[in-house]
Amino acid sequence: MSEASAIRTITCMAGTSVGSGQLAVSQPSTDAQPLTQDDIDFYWANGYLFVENAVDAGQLAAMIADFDAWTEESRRHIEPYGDTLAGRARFDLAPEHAADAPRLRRVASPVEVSDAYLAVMRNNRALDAVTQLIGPNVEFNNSKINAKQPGASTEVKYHQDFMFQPHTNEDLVTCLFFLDDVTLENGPLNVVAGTHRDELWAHWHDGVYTGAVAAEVQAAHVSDAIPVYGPAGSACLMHTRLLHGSAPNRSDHPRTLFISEYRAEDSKPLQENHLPSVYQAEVVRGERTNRVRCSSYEMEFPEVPTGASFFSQQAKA
Ligand SMILES: O=C(O)CCC(=O)C(=O)O
Repeated sequence: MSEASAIRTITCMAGTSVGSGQLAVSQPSTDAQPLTQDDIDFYWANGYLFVENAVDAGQLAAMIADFDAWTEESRRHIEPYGDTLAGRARFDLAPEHAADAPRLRRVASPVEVSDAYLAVMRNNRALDAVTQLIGPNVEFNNSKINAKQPGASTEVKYHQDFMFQPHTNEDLVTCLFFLDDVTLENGPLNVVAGTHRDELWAHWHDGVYTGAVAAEVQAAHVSDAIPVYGPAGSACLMHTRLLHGSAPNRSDHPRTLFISEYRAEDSKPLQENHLPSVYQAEVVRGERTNRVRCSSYEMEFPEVPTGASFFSQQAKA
């Protein structure tokens, strides 16, 4: 396995083990600055980085407890429910959802309804790494939970996060925190290394915004995709332009991710947030500078979703 195609494992606390099939190539540095220069170079070359122990055991347990409570509550619903700032449902249900087999697949902006998620959004070890990558001044953009229960059909078609909300520059990092152990079987995130330096592929097709690249773009890259898996409490850091997707959960174990998006404070949104919250644009590291920085690119503005989550947009693909 070459370095470019391997999963690079950053261990934030000394003494933790490395999952099978993964390459440990980094020694931990300090807690506040967990990345070595090699790690930083790997991120900019490949567009992603796997971080073990991104949250501590207490943070993980608190997030799981709240998600379990929401799953219980979902048994009483047959369609998406709950309110968000956007006026869309907060809790989204997969088509297979039933009271005796709950299939809660998305919670929009969990930071607004859970102290546990809010605390993790504001402070976690992956955020320390993000600050090394795009800091020193970092803002929160948005958050969600994506869950795949055993046997649920939920899959994520290949896309680039930047195509959901353009900004003046591309220094945005998506942090995907593993609430469950992620394995090759339970629908891991699949990333295509290096595509953050490739083109911005259209997510509109025949006048329809599908939130996904064209089928032929996905087909051309899917064989290069790298599954990112590892123990609960880990996180994958992903460049906003990186092409990625994930398959349905074919195992007996759930796969739940808390996804929190951060941006450099001088990267200003050019369109409304597709997952707005009262915490958007909160400075989580460093300070506000009142500066804007622009990079050069072209794209079509995305469609702001009208359904409970982007799964309804991707269903049009
Ligand atoms: O849930 C996943 O596996 C990927 C999530 C993702 O790419 C997204 O929600 O943008």
